[in-house]
Amino acid sequence: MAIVVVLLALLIGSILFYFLSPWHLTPLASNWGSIDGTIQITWIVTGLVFAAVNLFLVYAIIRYRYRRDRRASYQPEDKKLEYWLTGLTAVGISALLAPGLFVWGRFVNVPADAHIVEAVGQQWNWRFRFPGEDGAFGRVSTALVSADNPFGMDPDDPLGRDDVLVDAPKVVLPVDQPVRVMLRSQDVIHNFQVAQFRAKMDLVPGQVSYFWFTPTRKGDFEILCAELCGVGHFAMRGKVEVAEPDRFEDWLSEKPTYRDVRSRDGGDPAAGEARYAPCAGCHGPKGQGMRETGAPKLAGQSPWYLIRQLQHFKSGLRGTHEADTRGQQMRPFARTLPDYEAMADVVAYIGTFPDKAPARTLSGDSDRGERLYDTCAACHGAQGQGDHQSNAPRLAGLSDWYLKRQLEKFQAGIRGGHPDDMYGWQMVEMAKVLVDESGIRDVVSHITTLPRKQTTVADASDAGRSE
Ligand code: HEC
Ligand code: HEC
Ligand SMILES: [Cu+2]
Repeated sequence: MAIVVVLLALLIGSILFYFLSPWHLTPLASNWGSIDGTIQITWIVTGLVFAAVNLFLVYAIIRYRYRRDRRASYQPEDKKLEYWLTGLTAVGISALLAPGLFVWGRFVNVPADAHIVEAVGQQWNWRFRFPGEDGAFGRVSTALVSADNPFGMDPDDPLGRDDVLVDAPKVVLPVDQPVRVMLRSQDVIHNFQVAQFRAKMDLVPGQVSYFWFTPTRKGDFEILCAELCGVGHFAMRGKVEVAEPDRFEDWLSEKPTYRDVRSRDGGDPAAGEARYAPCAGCHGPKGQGMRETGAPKLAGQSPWYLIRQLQHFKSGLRGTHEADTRGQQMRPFARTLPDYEAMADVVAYIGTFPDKAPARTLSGDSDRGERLYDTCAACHGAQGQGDHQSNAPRLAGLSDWYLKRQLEKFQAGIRGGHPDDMYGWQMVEMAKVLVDESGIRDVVSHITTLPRKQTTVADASDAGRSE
């Protein structure tokens, strides 16, 4: 009889848990109320069956329990009962599946006036592309992907010239207007999900999948990669801002087209020399870094990373935390660079500096550090050479004191804590792997043994990637 009590307690407990638990669907922010409808139907059908099966068990245990004077009767076949069971199961399964088919039909039938955006996934980040004025995307190929061409755009396709490239994991969409989301992966299977939109789908390498939705609420929503295997999918976060159409248009018009990106000439080192003059006081005349000022070595670092850090200092994604005194010192100097050209110029000048090995100031267990570094290699490359595809900078050749301080700042959320700093956020999560000061020391002492190599396209492919 104890089992009857257990079964009833399980049944009542499960039902109470469903109604009383704080874990329910997040408030809906799109037109897909019908998906919530199908989820509700699933809950009701499975809930009723769960209750019926358990109550039947309880009934059978009480009604047919062991009695000395009773023999079991053998009843191998019961046509009538089987018809009933087959019929009821068919009704239950149809109720589970049929509504989903109707919703799915709408999910992949995109309204003709929908905006189009492409979400590109690669280990471990999101990028976005809009088709531009002509409404058509240019050809792309994974074979063309390189540090200068993270989207893999085909330079010979005229349709691609006006494509708008958003090389960041944040996208703005207009409220109350339908959007078609095209999903493309550059490496492994990813899964694009925004919980509040009730929209999610796999990105499968070699094909473009799509769905559509109409955002119905303004605000910021988190993009997740819902592919759960592998080391880094959990760290693939992004943001959708749903805003008034005006704000969307403004945002989109500020983003460069492929034509703009191609016409960037990589900066003029001669013009950059004058701009670098104020920087030398802290970073050193040859960008070698200076421990006294806390300013890191810049010589040898990849241009895309330097430019992005300057942009982040300028916009306040980096260097605004109240405890980030060093970052706060850097910010006003980033603001002396008025636009992209100026940043490219100064970075081109930095590119002329010799890349010398910095003096070592720390010691640690570099064997243990090598093992710890396995996690880091997935983004920073096996040789710490950096990888534009994963947006992780070169670490080889940086001063040990600077590496240590950055890791401490990531661990404390002093760097990477800004809600819009999605790349920094990844490091906040990753720095936790090192647990404490000895973890930091050990991994840093391993990094200082790595050769100082420039990133090349070939390096990116052997960068210790794995699913
Ligand atoms: C007052 C001293 C100071 C001056 C002047 C200065 N910086 Fe910095 N810079 C720093 C410090 C300190 C950091 C590190 C901040 C931190 O710890 O997060 C830094 C960080 C950087 C970074 C990020 C490097 C990395 O590996 O993440 C770049 C890029 C940079 N500075 C470029 C410049 C340029 C270009 C100039 C001149 C326009 C300049 N800095 C002027 C102090 C300075
Ligand atoms: C999921 C990818 C990923 C992994 C794994 C990862 N990083 Fe990073 N790391 C990044 C990104 C992206 C940045 C750039 C952050 C930014 O733009 O501010 C970064 C920045 C850094 C920086 C700052 C460099 C500078 O010049 O300021 C250090 C130091 C660093 N990572 C060390 C590590 C170490 C050590 C590990 C392993 C414990 C690790 N990272 C693992 C993605 C990763
Ligand atoms: Cu993923």
